[in-house]
Amino acid sequence: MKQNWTMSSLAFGVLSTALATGQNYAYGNIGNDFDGADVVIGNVAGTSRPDMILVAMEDATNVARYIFLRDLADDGRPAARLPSQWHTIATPLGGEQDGLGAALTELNGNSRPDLVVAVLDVGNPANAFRWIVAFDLGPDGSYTSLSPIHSFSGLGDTADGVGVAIGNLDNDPRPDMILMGLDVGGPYEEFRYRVGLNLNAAGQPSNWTDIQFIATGLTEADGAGCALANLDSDPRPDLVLTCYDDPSGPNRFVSYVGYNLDARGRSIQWETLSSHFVGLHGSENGDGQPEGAGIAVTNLDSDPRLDLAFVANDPGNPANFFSVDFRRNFIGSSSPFGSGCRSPGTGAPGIRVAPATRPREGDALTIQVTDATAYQAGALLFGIGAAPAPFDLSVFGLVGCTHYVPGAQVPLFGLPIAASTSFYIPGGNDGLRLHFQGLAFGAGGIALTGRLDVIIGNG
Ligand SMILES: [Ca+2]
Ligand SMILES: [Ca+2]
Ligand SMILES: [Ca+2]
Ligand SMILES: [Ca+2]
Repeated sequence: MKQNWTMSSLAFGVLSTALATGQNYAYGNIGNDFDGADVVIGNVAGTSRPDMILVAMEDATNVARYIFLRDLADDGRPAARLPSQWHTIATPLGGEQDGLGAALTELNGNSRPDLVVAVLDVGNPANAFRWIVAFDLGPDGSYTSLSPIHSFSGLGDTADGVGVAIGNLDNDPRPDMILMGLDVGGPYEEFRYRVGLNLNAAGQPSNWTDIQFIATGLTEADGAGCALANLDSDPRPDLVLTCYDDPSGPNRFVSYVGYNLDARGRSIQWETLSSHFVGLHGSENGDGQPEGAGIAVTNLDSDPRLDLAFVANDPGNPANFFSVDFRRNFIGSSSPFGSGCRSPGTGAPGIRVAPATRPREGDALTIQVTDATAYQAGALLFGIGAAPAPFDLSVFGLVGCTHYVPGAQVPLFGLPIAASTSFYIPGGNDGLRLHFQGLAFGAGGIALTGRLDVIIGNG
């Protein structure tokens, strides 16, 4: 049995700290007609700070241009734009594009980052994804050489946006590439993607997975992107899909997360991230129509909650610019601390936020205790605010055991197989810090988990 507890009825004063915040920057003057855009954040320059690359497809010449922004500060502001204008990927990528995506990886074995840029080309050959690798980016973002153009058909006939994400999904350490198109084939737009598994040194996969379809219910999206990151307590990568929805009225980024992709790129659990409204400067319906959009997931600051960059290429006047909207500390976090114990015995049960969920205000937070099958009863200890000092329980004969959370306690349900307790986190608790420790006892003796530190987000 699982019972919900309302955190507001248990809380004694809300101790919100850093609120998730939005910050918007514009990077402009790169031309005036584009067919797709994306954002990549990674470590290119080799310093301790992340770097950001903004990529767009120039319509007249069909070449990709990118802006390199070095050493992002905690607020997402770069230390330098190198060079002051843009880099150009000199090889034309096709004749007519419906979107562009980009991702960073390392393909050719020299530990210098390689930038993959893909478009959906509706020209020649028809409706093919075409991608190229700009190898070995230097500290100013410039590349050293280019791969041949690769192409692949079979994802759809039209696209209102394209994304690329690269990570590792299977047991082969070579990188796996997700190619995504936001397709308008039916009454509603849908994300479609396939995985090119195990890229070789030139950026060509060894084989492709089946198409995955993610419905949106949207009809007016312009521009889309995707990113791989880990958003939950299961270490397998999660896929974030986003698009810029511009119906009449306010425009917003609409985003979806598919948790814990398997080796074929499939997720059995999809849900939406919080939408947020970002007005652009173009003319459609007074709130802007982008020529491309993208997303990047990173962590800029000492707050462990992930920071997301939502980017659109805005057809401003007279020249296009990138609108970069950082949602800092958007995704609630959970971090284990210390270690648990069993008495008698060795090892310890684990504690985690339920996989495929995020600690989020206005939502249920489920804390699970794992590996506690020897016990018949238990409690979940919890505290709010700064973590207290640990207390060593050896003085009571529990050698190797530590009491981390001397706050309140609620029952732990579902022992011995599926121990968990759920709390409802009301709205207005973005930034709330919580600490948990599991306690289980019975015929097997007594066991304590380590501490789990949770920070609530609003994403
Ligand atoms: Ca390289
Ligand atoms: Ca792989
Ligand atoms: Ca995951
Ligand atoms: Ca953060």
